[in-house]
Amino acid sequence: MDYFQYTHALVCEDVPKSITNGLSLDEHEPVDFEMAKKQHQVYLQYLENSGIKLIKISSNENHPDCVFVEDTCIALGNKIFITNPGAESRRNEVLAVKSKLEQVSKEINIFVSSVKDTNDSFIEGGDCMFTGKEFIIGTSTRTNQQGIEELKNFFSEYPFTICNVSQGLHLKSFMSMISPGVILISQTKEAKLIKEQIITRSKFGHSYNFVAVDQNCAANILVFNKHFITCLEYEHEYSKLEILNKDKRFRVENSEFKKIDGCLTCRSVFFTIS
Ligand code: CIR
Repeated sequence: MDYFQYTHALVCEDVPKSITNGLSLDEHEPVDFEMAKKQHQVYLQYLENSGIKLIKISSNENHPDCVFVEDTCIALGNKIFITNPGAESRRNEVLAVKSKLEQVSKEINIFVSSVKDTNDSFIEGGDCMFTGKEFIIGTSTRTNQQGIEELKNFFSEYPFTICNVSQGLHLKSFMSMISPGVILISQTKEAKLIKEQIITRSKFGHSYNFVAVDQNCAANILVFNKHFITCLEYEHEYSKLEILNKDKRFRVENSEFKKIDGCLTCRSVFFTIS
């Protein structure tokens, strides 16, 4: 299976006005709702124009962070695991995702399951990264060991490496995959700590090729079907990376989502129907 080749993506079709109250780790300038809406439409349009079939949920004003669907489910191939977000205000976001995926599972061949122990098992998709060989998962303020155990049971055919994310939001706030075995990662102190854990704890640790960028958010790019989506504001970092300039690269604005800790992968979940 080519793990980086996809047919579908789950997305939120619009941005709720309440995004201005989205969770964030730091003080920030107010989110500009109109601009966020535009930035999201550009993102969705690019996915659609690239031939990805979008499975859309509607936004919900009671869920300010609902556009960040990555945290609500984890997909590989045609298997999709619905999470139980560690952030309490985000927990009910999974209801719309579950009902949408169950509805489409009647038409397309996907296999959907969910966290069982919703009192004690917490996991968010932003802490989960598939490398082509294994899952690398971060324990964080949003993801705990019980949540990871449930994910492991669902994807029992793959190895798992667990790292601790002691600062920042999620594992993927510091890194993302460029291609199988190639990890784009920032050079900040925290990212280096996670990289050390990957190298020492994973049986594939020494086989990964780590490509470095300076800033955390620059290390989160979206890769699908030989397309790259990158943030315009880090262009100075990307233009010098040969590996990112071989295939199609689309540069987008992400300023409004970044204010509330949203990187590029957060707004979609890709999967594949054979
Ligand atoms: C949150 O704090 O949950 C949202 N404001 C941002 C979520 C970003 N999600 C992600 O990186 N996967």
